[in-house]
Amino acid sequence: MVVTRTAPVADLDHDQLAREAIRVLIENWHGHATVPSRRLYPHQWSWDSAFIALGQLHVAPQRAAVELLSLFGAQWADGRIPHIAFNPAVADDAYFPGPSFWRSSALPGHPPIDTSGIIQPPVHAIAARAVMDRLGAPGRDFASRAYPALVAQNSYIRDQRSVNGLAAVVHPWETGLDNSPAWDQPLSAVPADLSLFDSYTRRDIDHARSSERPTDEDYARYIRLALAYRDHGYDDVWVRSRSEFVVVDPGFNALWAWSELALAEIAGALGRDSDTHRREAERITKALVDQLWSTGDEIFLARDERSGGLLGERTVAGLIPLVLPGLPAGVRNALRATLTGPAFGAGQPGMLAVPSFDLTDRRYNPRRYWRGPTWLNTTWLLVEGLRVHDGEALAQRLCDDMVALVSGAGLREYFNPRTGAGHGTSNFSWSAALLLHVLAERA
Ligand code: 2M8
Repeated sequence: MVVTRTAPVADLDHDQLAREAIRVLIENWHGHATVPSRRLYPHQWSWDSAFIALGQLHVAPQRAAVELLSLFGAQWADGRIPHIAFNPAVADDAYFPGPSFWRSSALPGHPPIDTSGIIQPPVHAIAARAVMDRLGAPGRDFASRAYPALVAQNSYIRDQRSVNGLAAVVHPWETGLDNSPAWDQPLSAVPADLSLFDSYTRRDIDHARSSERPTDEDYARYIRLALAYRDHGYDDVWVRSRSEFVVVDPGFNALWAWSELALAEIAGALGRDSDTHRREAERITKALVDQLWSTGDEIFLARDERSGGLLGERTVAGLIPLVLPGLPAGVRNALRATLTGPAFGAGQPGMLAVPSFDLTDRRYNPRRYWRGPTWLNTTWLLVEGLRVHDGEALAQRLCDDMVALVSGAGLREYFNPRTGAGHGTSNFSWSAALLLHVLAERA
């Protein structure tokens, strides 16, 4: 096993940190898009590109525009923006599952490049609005090209993925928080057939420690779910009613609602109707509160569509609705109390940013992927949420924590929220981009 690491970037000043982040974004750029990591993730990832664009706009705004437009070039005719746009210059087996697994290019309505067939959280309109604003006059041209793709993306979610007015996801990878403990229960209904590894080989553990990645059992389930969707032609009627994994995730839905607010601003700048987007954001926000808010737990919970029940795990995804301005005051206040309380400890002495999972749960693991470590993207989303709700002091503290994490451990993929140790891959693009973004905002 090859473990990639860089030396810790200790005690660097902010200029040095910014230069290091720019170096990573330049090295990970491959001409029209940025890979999350050259070895572990050597293609373009959907929500990564949105976070990456937020960093690029401070150093090369045109590149941020190209990053997003390049991803939109991989959009399917039905509006879905696939979670991976494959780089044809990279070998099929450099990443698993690669193009030959997804077999998307044979489908009608597929773009000319290979892609996966699943989606990721729709955070792209947020990035597109920021790029539009930063570009100045050319921003209107960019926005007029981005807007139809973003509208189609949200129409796909609404028309093909809605269940009781909220979006359902049909694969853990669609949530972005792949092996979150919230998926343990719904995934337990999916057989973990380890004989699949007679035909398929994981590539991730060539580049990162297996103790910091999902298990083979997790991967066997991921493969089974993706194969079933693929073998039904990525048919959403089939997948909504028959998939072995259908969940409604508060993080995904909050970002969907937030993206409608960003679309309202983009539409306004283009002289188009923005009210429809605002009404859609209100509708989704209300559905989130009505269906996924748990008064006893004081957090939003995911729902398992197959059992119909809420899943009890408190994860960072349940805090992400804080980005929504339309939350009732009681929900907003309770959410902030949960964020700073014993389960997440944000802003407390000895804590660095926001863990991905409940610190008090016996399954909390500060090293393993989405089962506890701090990630910069989810922390940044909560920074934005705090700012929406006048929480500037805590937002600033979380930004300081983000800088401290990178200063201590380098541009790692995720971090131990108590010790600050870095985990996962190195030279990770969204860590670089979001570091640049918070440094630029404080300048
Ligand atoms: C991780 O997910 C991919 C599958 O999409 C993987 O583990 O191979 C997640 O952290 C996801 O949120 C992220 O978009 C992706 C690329 O950084 O890596």
